[in-house]
Amino acid sequence: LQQMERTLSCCQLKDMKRLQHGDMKLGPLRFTRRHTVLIDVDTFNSQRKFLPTKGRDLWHSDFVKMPCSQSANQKSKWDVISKKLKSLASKKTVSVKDVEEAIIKYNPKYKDQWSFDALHTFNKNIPDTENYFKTLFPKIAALALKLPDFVNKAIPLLRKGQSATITLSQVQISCLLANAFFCTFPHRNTSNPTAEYAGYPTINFNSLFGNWSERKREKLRAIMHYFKEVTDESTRPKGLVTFHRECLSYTDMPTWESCKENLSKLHITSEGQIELEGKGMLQVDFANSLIGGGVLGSGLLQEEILFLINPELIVARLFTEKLEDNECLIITGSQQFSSYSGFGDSFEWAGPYEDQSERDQWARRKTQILAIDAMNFRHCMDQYKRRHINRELNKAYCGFKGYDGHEKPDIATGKWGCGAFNGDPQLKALIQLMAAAKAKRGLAFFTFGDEYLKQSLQHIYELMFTEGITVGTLYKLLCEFSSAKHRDSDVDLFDFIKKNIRNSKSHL
Ligand code: AR6
Repeated sequence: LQQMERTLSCCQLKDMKRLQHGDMKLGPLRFTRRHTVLIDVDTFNSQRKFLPTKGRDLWHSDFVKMPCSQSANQKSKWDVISKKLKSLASKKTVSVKDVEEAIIKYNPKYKDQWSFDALHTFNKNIPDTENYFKTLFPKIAALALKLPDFVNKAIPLLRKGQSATITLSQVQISCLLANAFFCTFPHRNTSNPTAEYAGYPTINFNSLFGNWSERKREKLRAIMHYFKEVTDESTRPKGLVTFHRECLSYTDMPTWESCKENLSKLHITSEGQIELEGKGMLQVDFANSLIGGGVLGSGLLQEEILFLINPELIVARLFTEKLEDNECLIITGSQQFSSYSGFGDSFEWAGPYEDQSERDQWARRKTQILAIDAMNFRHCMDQYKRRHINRELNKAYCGFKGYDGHEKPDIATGKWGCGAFNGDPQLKALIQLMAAAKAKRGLAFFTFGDEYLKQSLQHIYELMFTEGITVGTLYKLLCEFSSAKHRDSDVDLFDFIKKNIRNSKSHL
C-alpha cells in the first residue's frame, strides 16, 4: 500500500502539462498600450510575414537609445559606425584586429580600457575546420548595419514598477545582437552608478572579448555559432519572441498564512535538466536581478548557460531594468541554438542544437522561460527570517501566477538560489511548491544529481500530501521553523516538519 501511495502522490514527467496553444486561442497579434510589437501586425496576421512596423525613433528616457538614432548627437556617430561596418561588411574576410580597430574607432574613450585578447586567442585556438570566423565577421557587420531598416520603431524600456510586453522578430533580435557584438549601443559603457543606464545590465559585448580563459573560449563558440545560424539564409530563424515584465502589485500578494490551496502535483528527479526535459513547461532561469548575470563576463552558472544556448535571451539586457523584489521577466518563444555539457569550469559548447519546438499562433516557439532572481544570502541564517521567506514566496509567485490570461503549463525548476546564492535547498523547494500551489500549477523539480534532496523531498512531499496540508499551514510551519532555527541553527527543516506536522494541523 505504501508503495502505491508513493507512486500516487509524486507524478511522472510525462504527466506534466506543457505549452499547447491548441485549445487556447491567442487571437490575432495586437499592439496595445502595454504591449509593443516591433513588426507590422496587419501583414503578420494576414500573411504571416515579419515586416518591421513603421515608427519613429525616439531619443527619450523611456526608450532604448539606438545607435542609429537620428537625434542631433547620435546622427554623426552612426555615420562613423556605419562607415566602419560597411567597410568590414564589404570584405570577404575580416581579422580580429580589424574588428577591434572598428570598435575602438567609434568608442575611442575605451581604447586603453577594453581588451580583445580573448577574441584574439580564441581565433588562434580553435581548430582550422571551425575557423569560419574570418568570413563570419563581415556577415555580422552587414547584419548590424540593417538596424535602421529592421527596427524603426522605438523600443520601450521594461522599467521597474510596470508590467509591460515587447514582441519582436528573431531577425530583429539578431540585428540588435549584431550591434551589441560591435559595441554600438550608446550610453551603455559606463559603470558609473549615476549613469543613465546604471540600473540596466550591460549589453555591448566588449566584456566578452577580453580576459581570455577557457570559459571565454566556450562562450565565444556558442555566440559565434548563433551568429553563423542567423546570418545564413537557410538557417535564419523565422518567428517571434515575447519579453514580458511582470510586476506583482502589493494588493495581489497572497496573505500566505491564510491560503487554503493544497499542494499541487510534483515530479522529482535527480536526472535531467530544466532546459531539456522541461521544454514546453515554464522553465525557471535562476536569474540575477540584472538579467543574464555574468553571461557577457566570465560567469557560467545555470543562467549564463541558458543565455549562451539561447542567445536571443541576451537581448533582454538591452531593455530590462534591474528586477525588483516583486518582479520577474517571462520570455516566450526563444530558440535554442546550441548543445552543451558541464557546468562552470567544465562547461563545453557541444555543437549545434536543432530546436524542434513547434510554433504557436504568433509564430513563437512553444517555450517559456521565467527569470526570477533569488536573494543572495551571504549569511546563511538570513534566509530563515520571515520577511525573506515572504520575499522569496512573492518572487516565485509573481513568476508562477502567469499573466493576462495566457496559458499556464507546469513549472520546471530545481535548486533555485541554492548555488551561487547560498540558499537552503529544502527551504527553497518548499517555497516553490507553495508558490506553485497558489498559482495552481504542477512542479517538475530537477535536483541536478542531488540524490539526497530527491529522496528527502519526495518523502516530505508524500507526508504533506497524505496529511492534506494547505499552503497556509505550511507557511505557519515555516514561521515556527524560523524561530526554532534562530534558537538552534542545527535544526533541519524537513525533520522539523515531520515532527510538527500533526500538531500544526490541529493547532494552527
Ligand atoms: N538544471 C537543473 N538544475 C541546475 C541546472 C540545470 N540546468 N544548472 C544548475 N543547476 P546557480 P543561484 C543546479 O548557482 O544560486 C548566476 O550567475 C545546481 O545544483 O546557477 O540562483 C545568476 O546570474 C546549482 O548549484 O543559481 C545569478 O547571479 C543550482 O542549480 C546567480 O548565478 C543553483 O544554480 C544565481 O545563483
